[in-house]
Amino acid sequence: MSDIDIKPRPRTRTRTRRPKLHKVILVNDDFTPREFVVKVLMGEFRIAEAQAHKVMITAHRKGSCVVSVYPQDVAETKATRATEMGRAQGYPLLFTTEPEE
Ligand code: TYC
Repeated sequence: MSDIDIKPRPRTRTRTRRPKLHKVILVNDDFTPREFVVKVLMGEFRIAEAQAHKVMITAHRKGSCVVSVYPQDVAETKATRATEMGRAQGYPLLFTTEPEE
């Protein structure tokens, strides 16, 4: 037997909780042109045109549509930037965020 006494240390499991992802939601309005919404989606959220068009049409028909999910800070920054792109052109375009269940 070796004279070094190696005791196995009881491992206390510490749970690593993944922070909740947050949804970015596109909200419909009656004024922002459809093509402009598609451009903002493509530019800020790196969505291809066909998908951007689907998201825009879904928000247009249903009132809102989830664009994508991100860590909270990223979701909030993108929602703010995208909302400001509309505001800069005088449109009431709105992106909101909410935590995923
Ligand atoms: N409803 C707008 C129109 O008819 C288009 C639009 C779609 C605006 C989705 C906002 O989130 C939106 N011009």
